Amino acid sequence: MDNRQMEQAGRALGESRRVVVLTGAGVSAESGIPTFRDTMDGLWASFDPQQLATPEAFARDPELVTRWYDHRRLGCADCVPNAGHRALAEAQDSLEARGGSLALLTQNVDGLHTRAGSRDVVELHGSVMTWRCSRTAQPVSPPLPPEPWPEFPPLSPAGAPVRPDVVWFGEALPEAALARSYEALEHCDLLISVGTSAVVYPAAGFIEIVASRGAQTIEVNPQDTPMSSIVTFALRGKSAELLPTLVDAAFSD
Ligand code: BV8
Repeated sequence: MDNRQMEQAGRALGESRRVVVLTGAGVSAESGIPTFRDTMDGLWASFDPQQLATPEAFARDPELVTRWYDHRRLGCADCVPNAGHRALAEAQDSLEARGGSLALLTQNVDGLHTRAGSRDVVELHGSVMTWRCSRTAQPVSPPLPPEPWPEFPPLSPAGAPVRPDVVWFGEALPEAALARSYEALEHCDLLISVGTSAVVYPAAGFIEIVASRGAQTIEVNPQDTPMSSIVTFALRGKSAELLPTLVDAAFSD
């Protein structure tokens, strides 16, 4: 880890008032949730998430897709937020104590940021914890974890398969989530991108929006991404280690 980059990034964060944080699956990796492009565990090793996270897959095989998502729902419920999630919640408290703000835009569907104490989290790609009727869009509550759905595909009162409230490839992101995101991106002093491969749009484009405005950007990731060449600071390492260090460097007077 390059200490000078960390020092400068900590200073940039400490001098900022309006901060946007974009997170991806990497921020939950140290909570034990496989990243989206990890080879999936066991039963699912032979499936490509990109092929399963689509309306076409659900229409073709609602049983397989709902089994996959219920497996992930129960997996997420079993995991706890890590030090990276908690550092972002603390950063929001520190910024608000100084009259600033932190808008947390996550691509993750696991609910861990909210469970770590972050407020007003924008779930760009929805949530695997809530489900709805695929015909009427009426909410249909899954059994409390660790209970799985009793049947697959689960059927709604209208008799249609129930689906998770996630945004599949080819589906539009929730309008309210996009509106809140663009508002925050247009006015922020700094964006931190954490644990995302930065290949899924429109979320990946958020980094370009802020960088093109000349505002500062920090990337936290063990590996390079397509956005690494345009960020101000590239902090190479795991978020559960680097985020607490970054937030301490910024806010501990
Ligand atoms: C849409 C929910 C339009 C489901 C997901 C340009 C503009 C608009 C759209 C497109 C476009 N170009 C292409 C598209 C289409 C498509 C797209 O982007 N395709 C890509 C693959 C090219 N986009 C869409 O379809 C979007 N829809 O724009 O619709 C529209 C408009 C109007 C009307 C109709 C349609 C919808 C995209 C959302 C898809 N849903 N997830 C589910 O979860 O099952 S996306 C999926 O990928 C996950 O949400 C995941 O979050 C997301 C991105 O992946 P990452 O989070 O980055 O995770 P990944 O595994 O890839 O990377 C992990 C990273 O962490 C790595 O970099 C790794 O190094 C790092 N890491 C690992 N360990 C750690 C770590 N980092 C820190 N610490 C660690 N310990």
